[in-house]
Amino acid sequence: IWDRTRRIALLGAPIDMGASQRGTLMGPAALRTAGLATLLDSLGFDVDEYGDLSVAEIADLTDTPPDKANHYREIQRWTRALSSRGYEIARTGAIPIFLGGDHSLSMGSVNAMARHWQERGRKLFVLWLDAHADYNTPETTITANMHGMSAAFLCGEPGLDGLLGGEPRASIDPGQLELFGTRSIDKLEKDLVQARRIRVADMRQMDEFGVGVLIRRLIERVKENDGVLHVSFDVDFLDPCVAPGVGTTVPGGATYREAHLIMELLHDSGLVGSVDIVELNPFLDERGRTARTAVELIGSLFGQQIVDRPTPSNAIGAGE
Ligand code: B3U
Ligand code: MN
Ligand code: MN
Repeated sequence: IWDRTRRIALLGAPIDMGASQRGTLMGPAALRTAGLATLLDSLGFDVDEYGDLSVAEIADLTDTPPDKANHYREIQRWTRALSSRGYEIARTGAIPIFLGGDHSLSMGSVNAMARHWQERGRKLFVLWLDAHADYNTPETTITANMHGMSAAFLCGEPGLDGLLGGEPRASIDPGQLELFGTRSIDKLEKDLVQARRIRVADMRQMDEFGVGVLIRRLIERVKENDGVLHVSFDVDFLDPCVAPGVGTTVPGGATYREAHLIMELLHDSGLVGSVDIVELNPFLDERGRTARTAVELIGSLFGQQIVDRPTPSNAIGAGE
């Protein structure tokens, strides 16, 4: 993808109704303040700034909201708008970065990218960097928070079938999803993840194998399938001591260095075609630390290196 594209599109989606804590709607502003566009520019990308998406309050959505899906109507408007805008942006050939906003954002962004690549005969693989599985449905959820349902929705699980409000739905196969960094999962959610045989690189796997091995495995799988990779980066993937600015911190997360290595390896693969940055809550942050860390990680994902290495370290024969 990268050989062709040196253009990145930034689209903010100030949503916080998918979570129980308010405040992620300030995420796009904080990421911009932390210098995201300048950094991408310094890495040699042209940056198309699309500003923040806004959604109309028109009453044209008339399906019956599910019982257990809080703020269904608002999320539905966002999902529909994100899916159609994301799809249009993808067609310009730029790499979209969706700035959240809570993780319900991905129901629109990933749907857009799945549709885009489907039309080009390529499979979209989704790397879900997250403490949580986000694999609840209105049936299984305990909290009714829709940010806990996005991965399930994208894999075509039932229960939110009217969510796109007429926009085409492009589900991915559960085999195209990889949960990474998982350490908080509800009972019924876990049953569903296992029933669908979704790949889960949980904290135990990260400790046993190291992120290098796990990410290389994923990269190989995407390459074998001539796929494209979407990185859905929930900031709570990181350990709370590196990323305190999140509403749902879970102890024992990825370290600063693990996270950078993941991003560097993903960069070198050349397979990343789109990104979400979600769940950053500037209201809870400590002097912008989490926003800055997220931006630095995006830097690594788009080619920032300590020492320039012409040969990607994940290429066959590298390091010899
Ligand atoms: N699994 C729980 C908790 C949760 C999911 N995502 C976040 N929290 N951020 C739920 O609400 O579905
Ligand atoms: Mn999440
Ligand atoms: Mn999470």
